[in-house]
Order: sequence, then C-alpha cells, then structure tokens
Amino acid sequence: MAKHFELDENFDFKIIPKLNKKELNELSNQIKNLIIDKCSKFGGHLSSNLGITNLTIALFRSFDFTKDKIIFDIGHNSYPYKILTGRPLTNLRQSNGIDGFQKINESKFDVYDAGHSSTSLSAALGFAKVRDLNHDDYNVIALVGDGGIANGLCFEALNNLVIANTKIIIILNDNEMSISPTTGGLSAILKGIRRNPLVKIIFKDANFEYIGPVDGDDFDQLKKVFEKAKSSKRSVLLHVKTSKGEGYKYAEEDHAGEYHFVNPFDKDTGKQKIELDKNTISFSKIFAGFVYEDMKNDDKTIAICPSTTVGAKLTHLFSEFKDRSFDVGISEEHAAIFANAFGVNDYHTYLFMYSTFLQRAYDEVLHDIARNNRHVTLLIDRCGLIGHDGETHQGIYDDGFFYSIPNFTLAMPKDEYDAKRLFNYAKKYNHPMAIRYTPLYKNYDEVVNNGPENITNDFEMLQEGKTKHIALVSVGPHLSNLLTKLKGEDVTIFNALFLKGYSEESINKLLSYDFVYIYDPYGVETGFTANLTLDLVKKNYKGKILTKAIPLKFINKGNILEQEILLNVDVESLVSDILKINHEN
Ligand SMILES: Cc1ncc(C[n+]2csc(CCOP(=O)(O)OP(=O)(O)O)c2C)c(N)n1
Repeated sequence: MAKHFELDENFDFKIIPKLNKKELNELSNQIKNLIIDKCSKFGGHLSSNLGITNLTIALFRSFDFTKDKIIFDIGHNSYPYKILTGRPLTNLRQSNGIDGFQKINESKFDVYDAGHSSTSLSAALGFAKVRDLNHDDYNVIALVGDGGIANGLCFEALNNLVIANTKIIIILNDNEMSISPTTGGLSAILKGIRRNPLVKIIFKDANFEYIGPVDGDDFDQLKKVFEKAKSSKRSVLLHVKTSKGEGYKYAEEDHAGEYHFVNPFDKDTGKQKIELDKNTISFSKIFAGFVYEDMKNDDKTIAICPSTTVGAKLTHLFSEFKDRSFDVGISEEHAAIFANAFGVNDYHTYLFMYSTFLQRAYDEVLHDIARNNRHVTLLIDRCGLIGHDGETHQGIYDDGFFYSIPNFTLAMPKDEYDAKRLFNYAKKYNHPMAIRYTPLYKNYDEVVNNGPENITNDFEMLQEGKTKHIALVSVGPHLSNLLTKLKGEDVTIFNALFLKGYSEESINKLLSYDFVYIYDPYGVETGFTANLTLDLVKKNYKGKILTKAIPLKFINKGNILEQEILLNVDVESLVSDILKINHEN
C-alpha cells in the first residue's frame, strides 16, 4: 500500500533522508497532486512546480535547510519547497494565503524575496559573503532556470563570482523551457553540453566546478552530485535536466507554455476556466491584432517581446512574421536597445512588455529610446493593480516613472475604440510613445464612443455638466463604469487618453471649473495625478484640486476589487466623493 504523508503545517522534512526510493516517489506524487489541486482552484505556476518536485525532495536528502540557504530564482517554482517546509499552499495567492513566490515574511525558510527573474545568483553571492564575514558554515544555493540564467544579471553575477573568493552552489534547472521553449544561444549551448567537454573545461578555468548534466528525477544520481557539490572547495554549477509539467498529462503535452502559468482549471479536462463573459475583453488580444494587421501592410514594422509572448497573445503573430518578430528571452534591457536600433534605422518597432518587467529597462528607455527620439511604440501590458501575483508584479509604477523621461508620450485606452485611436496616433506619431493597458476591460452598454476617429492629444469630453462646478479627469477602463454611474449628474467628465504629452489646451479647459478631480486607479499617486496637478498649479488654477490614485507603496496580493477598496481607489468611493461635493458645495 502506498504510504500516506500528512502534508500539513506540521510536516517534518527531517524524515526525508530516511525514506526509501518507493516512499520518495510516493511523496513526490502526493506533492504533485497537491500542486495540481491548488493550482486548479487558485491558479498559479503549474508546470514549473511539477517539473521541479523530485529535485526539491532530493535537496532535502542532502541539505539541512534549518542552516543551509536556498534562493529560488523568480521563486515561482518554490511550491514543493513551501509544501515541505510546512506550507501546504493554503489559499494559494489569495490575500490571506500562501504567496506564489518566495517571501521572507512568510517563513523562516524563505531567505530572499523574489518575483522578477535572474536575481538569485547576485543574491546568493551576497549571502555567501555574509556567511564568510560572520565566520559561519553553511551552504548557499541558487536554483535558476535555463530561461533565467540567460539574463544579463546572471552574467554579471557569474563574472563577479569568479573573483569573489567564496563558494556558492548554482543549480541550473534546465527544462529547455522558459515560459515557452527557451530561445537564444545559451539554450543551444546547454543542449550541446552533454556532447561538449570543452564547456566543462571553460567553467573549470573560470574557477567553477561544472557537474552534470544529471537527471533531475533520479534520486540516487542527485544524492551523489549534491554530496560532491557540498564537498567541493570551489563554486559549483550543477546542471540538472528536468521536464516541465511532469505528472499532469495536459501540462506534459504542452510545448507552447500554456500551462506554465494557469488560471483556475478543470482537473479532468485541463481546460482553464477563464471567467470572461462576452463583455469582458482582452486588451492584449486587441493590441496583438492591431500589430498583426500593421505588420501585414508595412514591412518596415518590427515586433519585439522579451519572453511573455504567450501572455501577450503574440503566438500567432510571431509564427506568421518570423523574420520581423523577436522573442529575445528574459532580457528586457536588451529588448529595449534592440528595439531602439531598429528605430534609429527607420523601422517602426513595437516593443511589448509587461509594466512590472519594464522597470528593468528604465535606463534603456530613457538613455536610448527617449534620447534618440525615433519611432518606437511601447505596448505596456498588465498595467494597474495586478491581483494575485502581488507586490513584485504590480503594474502601477510605470505611470510614475515616465514623468522623469523626456520625449515620451504616455497614453491609456478605456476600451477598444480608444485602443484603435491611440494605436493609429502612435503609427503616425514617429516618436517614442507608450500605450499602457490593463489586461482586460469590461464593456458597458451605456457608453457610446462618439469621439472623432482621428484624435489629437487633447483631453476628450465624455459628459458635459450643467455648470462649471466639477471637472472629473480620468483614464482607463473604469471611465465607462463612471459614466454609467454619474450619468445626469452635474459633473463634466474628461477622458484624458494622454497621461503625458497632453495638449496645453487640455489644461486650459479645466481652469474655469470650481473643482478638478483627477482620478487614476491604474497608477501611483506620483504619476498622472501629481503631474496634472503640477500643470494646473503652474497655470495658476484658482479652484480646488482633488486626486485619487494608488498610494506609493508595495501592495500585497489579492483580488483586484478588494485591493481597490483597501486603497480607496475603487469606482464607488470616487462616485460617492463626487456626489458629496455636488450636494455639499
Ligand atoms: C524580469 C522578468 N521577466 C519576465 C518574467 C516572467 N517569467 C516568469 S517565470 C518565467 C520563465 C522562467 O523560465 P526559467 O527560468 O527557465 O524557469 P522555469 O519556469 O522553466 O522553471 C518568466 C519569463 C519575470 N518573472 N521576470
């Protein structure tokens, strides 16, 4: 009979070294089933975690995590580790539950916070130096994927490690997949390593010990190489082969990356239950469609996306225009300069990036794209509060940092009609422009898109109040809901469309109102709201300015509406503010 393990808060990982092979496999199956079950309910990074389960169990046979430190790159694949350290993924990714990434404040076994890729080697090197300075004695391990290790940050850390006179153990979890199959030269080198002893020599020359490749499911082999890595005097690069999605048929068969991250799904059919009603529309799809059409008609058009092609709905476009579309892997900084080089050579480049990962490319966006001032259009996906991925993935900060970048126009659509108009504007604009959008928006029947097809950079009036009492200036999808709720009230509602780079006339129009209320529930308070306030002050505006935007802080995971209410940026609170002003003043 199969042994049953109580995978709860009291699970004692010290039993693992005493288990026989059959029991280890039983433990592995139970962990995988738990992961499948929790991901099917709450969503999460399914494939990466299934693939790494045996490898994680094997780590507990050789290392003692009451002393030894492990840093999971990105941390999206630490579910088995969480389960084995007493966190059975209860309420995974919910505000009151276990985080989808490693989190220092969640457990003493999580020694470093992660979320963005390729930070583990630098962090591990720092941890090793702390150990040495404190004359301590424990192992420091960085576990990084073949997608993550190809990012420049890892190269910087490796370069430093060669001269750092310390020891870390790098476990390279090579499953030949990033989100989708790994792209780029390094992945080709990794594939060739087995046949190429030269690579081992190169690592040796760089004062590393290279061990591998070994089968990441084979407990005996892993035991041997972990012991070797522990006893090595030098830093070790341990190359382990695993396969993503192992233990769940649909994830095993997925070669596109659809099960890398899943929304809640039906375990029997593998079908993801994306709760989209017919009125909930994906901006990602819309922009992917626009770019597709443009690339069909204009062969001087390029599309670039660093690793998020599946989520950005670009699979079709990338397979259709192979010579003009580039998935450059997890390399946002490189992607930005690469895009700019096309701009400098008179191509029009669409650079797709999620807001949170764009933070990586701040310098390249400023120093290269903005300064050269060419035709690069940044399509920033996953803007606004992001929900269950939590504080490392919020898409709210780009709204703030674009204000310190000259030459960039920043815009945001509320719906498909706006998206089309902004897209056409960007096509003609011939300078750097960023369009930021939430992943989804909801269609409201009430809203009529009556603005002109060809827009200028003026704020657009959507409703005219009876008097010049309140001007409400806002952006993005909530505008449609606001219009429905404030219909007939004495409030003039403007769709800013342009958060940065709006016309002077847009500000002038506001000067005659008693109140200007600026509402931006998709960005931090140092973004659009602060900057329009400054522009009003500079114009010597005499009325009262009110603002509502996301406070400048790190925002925990949870349901988006709950987060909005908590931060007081929800539509209801705005509507109640407006009604109060109207009735009290
Ligand atoms: C800077 C950054 N860009 C993009 C992502 C999105 N992302 C999350 S997991 C992942 C794939 C990671 O691949 P790999 O390192 O090979 O790990 P695997 O999931 O295959 O185990 C990506 C691109 C990220 N977390 N950070």
